[in-house]
Amino acid sequence: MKRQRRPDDTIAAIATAPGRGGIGVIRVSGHTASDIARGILGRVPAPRHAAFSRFLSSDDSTLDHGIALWFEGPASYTGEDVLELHGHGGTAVLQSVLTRCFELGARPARPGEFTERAFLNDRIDLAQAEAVADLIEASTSSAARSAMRSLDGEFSRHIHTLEETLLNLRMFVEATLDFPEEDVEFLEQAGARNKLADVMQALAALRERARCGVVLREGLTVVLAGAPNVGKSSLLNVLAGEDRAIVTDIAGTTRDTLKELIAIDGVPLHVIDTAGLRETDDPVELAGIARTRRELERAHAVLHLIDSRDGFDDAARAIDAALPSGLKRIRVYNKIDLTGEAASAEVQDGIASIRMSLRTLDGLDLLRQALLDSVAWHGGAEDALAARSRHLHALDISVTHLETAQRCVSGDVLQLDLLAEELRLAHRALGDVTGEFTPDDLLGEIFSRFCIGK
Ligand SMILES: Nc1nc2c(ncn2[C@@H]2O[C@H](COP(=O)(O)OP(=O)(O)OP(=O)(O)O)[C@@H](O)[C@H]2O)c(=O)[nH]1
Ligand SMILES: [Mg+2]
Repeated sequence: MKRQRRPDDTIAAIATAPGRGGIGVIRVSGHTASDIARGILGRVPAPRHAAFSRFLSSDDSTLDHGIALWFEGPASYTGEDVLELHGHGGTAVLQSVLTRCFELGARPARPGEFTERAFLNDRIDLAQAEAVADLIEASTSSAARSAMRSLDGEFSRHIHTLEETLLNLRMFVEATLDFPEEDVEFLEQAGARNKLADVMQALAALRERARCGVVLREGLTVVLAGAPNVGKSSLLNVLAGEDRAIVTDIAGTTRDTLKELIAIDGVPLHVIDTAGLRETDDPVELAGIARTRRELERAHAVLHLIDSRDGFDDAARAIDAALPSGLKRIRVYNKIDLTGEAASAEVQDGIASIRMSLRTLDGLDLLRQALLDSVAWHGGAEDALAARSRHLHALDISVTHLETAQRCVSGDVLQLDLLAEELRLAHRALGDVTGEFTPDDLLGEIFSRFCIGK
């Protein structure tokens, strides 16, 4: 399905980050970009050649000077005529050149509108467009590399291969529908069962790579919770590799929540240190505890720290019982240097328990591993394809229909019309990833989260 709506106006925006910088770039895209080039530069530069130019105001005075680049559509980022002005990276000077572009007929670009146009003009598909934003927002180099792979089209190519195989299968099944008496043999001959099994296997492998991409993109929000003085802030400091939080032997040291972004094996971890949970009348501490509870509501996982000397006592039990149900928990028995226990890790009823010491750092690796296990991370950074929950959802829908399709061909009685329909739905779900059937309101939502100028 090709898009109905093609933009017919010209947009402009500052493409570089706000603030001061060595250079600042203004981007203009649309069919009147050449008029804007003539207005600001006095001419349309030769395509794809860096040209030093003055950027002129309406009275021909110089607003700035720098490099002008001209990309003639469709050989441009957006597929339209594009002008790029690379000037000095100051807020006021960039704003004055941008204002000149508006005087000459451009309108301010919405967030992500350049990339949206690239998508609408078929320069890239939706999975690639989303990878543009993911690359910009990547918080670890592994996340950036997985975004680059998806931006290069690797994810989309796998989707297209699956779509092609499904299309062949569908054509065959639909042709067979006309000759019902021959159907069993027909399908057997075409190896329909094997083909279906192959597609499902390839889909499962792709889903795992995309799931790793989602983990790299979203990371894991982990709250450090527990009674006062158990070592929560000490753990934050150890994970961060520097003294971020105040550590003292006074119970109730941490009042406010403190967030640190760290990476384990390329997986971004948003670690949140919190106020120790206990009964108190101190209004400041109570406010801190209320914040702890709010962070717990939003977290993917909680590290429940416990003093090894106390073990899982009534206080720990009460804290555990008050954790949001369904929240993934890892119990960290800290301070084993004081009990003489050995570092260990065990999993019981799906809950990991780590024994460690933040003084000797014994058992720290076990804790890191337990964190990675909590997102089922098996070191897939080099293979990951940047993806979003939306993509995983589409792949899951496709799998569900293929499973029904498999049941249609596994019995003695073939249900050809049902098989054809399930294959069609599985095929359609794959198209959602690359944006072939994506409704406009969803597109609007996806692009509105981009930055302006991209
Ligand atoms: N011996 C020993 N002491 C530790 C260990 N971990 C932390 N401590 C000490 O325990 C005390 C409390 O540590 P914090 O990290 O401030 O504890 P907290 O859980 O953040 O405490 P609050 O902020 O009060 O809730 C400090 O004196 C730490 O040096 C450990 O593994 N062994
Ligand atoms: Mg603390």
